[in-house]
Amino acid sequence: MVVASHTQECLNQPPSEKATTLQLPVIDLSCADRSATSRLIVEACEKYGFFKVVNHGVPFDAITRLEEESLRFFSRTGPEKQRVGAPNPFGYGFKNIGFNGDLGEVEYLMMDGSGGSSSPDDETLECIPPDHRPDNLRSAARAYVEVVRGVACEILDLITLTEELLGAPSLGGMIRAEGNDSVLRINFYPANGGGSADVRPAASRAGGGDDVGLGFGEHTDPQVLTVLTSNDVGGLQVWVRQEAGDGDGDGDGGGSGRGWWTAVPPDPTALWVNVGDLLQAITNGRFESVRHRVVLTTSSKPRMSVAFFGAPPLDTLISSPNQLHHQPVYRPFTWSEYKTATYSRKLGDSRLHLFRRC
Ligand code: GA4
Repeated sequence: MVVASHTQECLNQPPSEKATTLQLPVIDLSCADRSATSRLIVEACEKYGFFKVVNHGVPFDAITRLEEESLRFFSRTGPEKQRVGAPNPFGYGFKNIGFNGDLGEVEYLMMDGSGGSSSPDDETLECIPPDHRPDNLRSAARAYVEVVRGVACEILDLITLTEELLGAPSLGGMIRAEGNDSVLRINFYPANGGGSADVRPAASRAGGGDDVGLGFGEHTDPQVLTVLTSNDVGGLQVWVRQEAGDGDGDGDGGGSGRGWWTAVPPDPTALWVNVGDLLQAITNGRFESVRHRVVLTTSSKPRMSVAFFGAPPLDTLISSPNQLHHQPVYRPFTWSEYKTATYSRKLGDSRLHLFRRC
């Protein structure tokens, strides 16, 4: 399998060499040439729907503080953690993912990522005795959301610099908007494979064969864009289509077709970005909403990750700009409609096809 290498050590150089091992694209966000960066991001979104970001401007302190506070929270007893309430929509979850029976070897916290002044979880937390309230965690999460949302918006602004998307509604503006529906998810995956024996991913495995169970099953993210950071424990895998780069604009983010799982090497200093379903729809199928999953590893340390899911206000109409309407793939729909469809289905189900034009 020959795949173009897009490693960008520190400058946004266009890819030059071919490599037999897959190297996912690396984008240097500090590069002064914004149009070159824009082109590289667009290329990465078309080929993989996934890329690494370095020199992103999120202070390492903000990340480590959030991870430390999260670790403190996840180290509490089960009943203590449950006091923050179920993740409906914000709260603590354990093994259950969504509302339709999906399970994973994961503990998590869902928090408001809108950056708004009033957070819906405040009220819920009022009933928790002060010494049980994860106040430090919440303030670390707020500080992190503030900066990571800026990065998500900057990436979306860079995407709209490309010719085809000029004239599109501001993508960054969707996430900046008052009432945006962004969320923050903090995941904690058990060490040593969680002690589970038979929860192996069905498809072929990557990562040297030391993965032992499934932390979070394969899926695409329904929002516009996801920005992820993790500690130094691996486990994230992305699905790379064999035809990556063909740009047939026909994908539904489905795991159908040929391709392979590729392990994403952990890098606590970097951010990973993936295209969500809404961005695939806005680009008329040109960008790929990447399927991904988390496998447990034999590491003696738990994996922790923090995902910011950038979403617009619920009533935002999702449609692609005229320039991309050669043959519109999807009918216009609101984020609210799409979210309802998403939450009524299973984790691994593809959903964009429900919004295809006949
Ligand atoms: C995947 C991306 C985000 O983690 C998430 C997930 C959500 C949940 O865990 O409640 C969903 C999943 C995610 C997609 C399908 C539905 C909804 C679980 C599930 C079965 C918070 C999101 O927005 O969509």
